[in-house]
Amino acid sequence: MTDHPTASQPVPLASLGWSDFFEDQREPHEADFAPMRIASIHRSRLTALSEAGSVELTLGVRAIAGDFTVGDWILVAPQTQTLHRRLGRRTVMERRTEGSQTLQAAAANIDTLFIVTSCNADFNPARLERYLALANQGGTTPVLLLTKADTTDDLENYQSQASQLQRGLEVVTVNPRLSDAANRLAPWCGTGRTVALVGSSGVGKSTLVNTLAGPGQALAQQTGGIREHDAKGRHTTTFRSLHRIAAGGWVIDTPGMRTLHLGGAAEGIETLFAEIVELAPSCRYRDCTHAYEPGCAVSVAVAEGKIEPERLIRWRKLSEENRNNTPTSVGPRGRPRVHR
Ligand SMILES: Nc1nc2c(ncn2[C@@H]2O[C@H](COP(=O)(O)OP(=O)(O)OP(=O)(O)O)[C@@H](O)[C@H]2O)c(=O)[nH]1
Ligand SMILES: [Mg+2]
Ligand SMILES: [Zn+2]
Repeated sequence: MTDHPTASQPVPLASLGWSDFFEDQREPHEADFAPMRIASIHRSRLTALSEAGSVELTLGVRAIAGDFTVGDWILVAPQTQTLHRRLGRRTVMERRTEGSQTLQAAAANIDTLFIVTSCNADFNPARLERYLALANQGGTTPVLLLTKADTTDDLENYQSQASQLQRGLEVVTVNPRLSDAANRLAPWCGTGRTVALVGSSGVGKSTLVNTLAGPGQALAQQTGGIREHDAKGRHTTTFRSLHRIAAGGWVIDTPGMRTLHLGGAAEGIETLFAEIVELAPSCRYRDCTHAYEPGCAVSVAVAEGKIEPERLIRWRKLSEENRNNTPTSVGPRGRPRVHR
């Protein structure tokens, strides 16, 4: 197969992202197995990167495709080149798929999640907050990338709205079409580091991958235009893939998502809405919903203009959705735990 977009040159394991976290999972009898990192998956066929270069593997009949995702580390038997097992993940970006209770791993072992949005009709605080909750929950650091600044005369407004989405959030304005983007993102793209790009279709994710990969890239990612009237993209990218960044590090390109549902992300949501969560202990009632109760510290903060009323509404909506999508905890022997 020649149509995979990944580098085929040999790479030292450490610069592929291998670390003690993975080494420590290897059992003594697994010393001969070769560690490889998944670069792309097509049904049961998988491309992996190893010290010896790029390798094509087939998932065995007993392997479940859903157990593997781009960025995963696997152990491969040296003689037969068959997949032995997947190693535990250091971080994972998991999302709920429509109409399902199960979580789908979209990218694994990433250090930074680049959440990409454009300075146009795509910019939507409620959707960006979903990505942020997901990044927080998965143990990755979110960074917000603002693209298409060249198409607006209201850049400052976008920048200030973006930086208010989460306390301490880094916001970087980049033009994915210019090589300068690689310099701006260099702090997160050092050797051995992995970033993943998420965001709507047409915001410039694949354009950025091509810029980060540089002229030496084996095969460029396809890019596509957007509809002028509503800035929506055309879903040019259809599968996830891992690419080598010219200056070091790795980047995972993903298809633009239409919807993003949250489940099992309570801690991620708490981090996202820290300014609301921190006030709750000052409310008169312990189970205050910050909606109508007297003595509510959050309502006071809203009245004083310290918290946007829309932000509180979005916090409530997201928390509710997350609760509805989170299976109740299961006790020993699979019996539901009794809450007293
Ligand atoms: N003017 C301008 N155009 C940009 C910028 N960034 C990306 N584009 C253009 O936006 C279009 C869409 O870019 P893609 O890289 O295909 O978008 P994507 O996020 O990969 O989209 P999907 O693969 O559909 O999810 C391309 O025509 C890019 O050249 C920017 O900062 N300014
Ligand atoms: Mg794309
Ligand atoms: Zn309250």
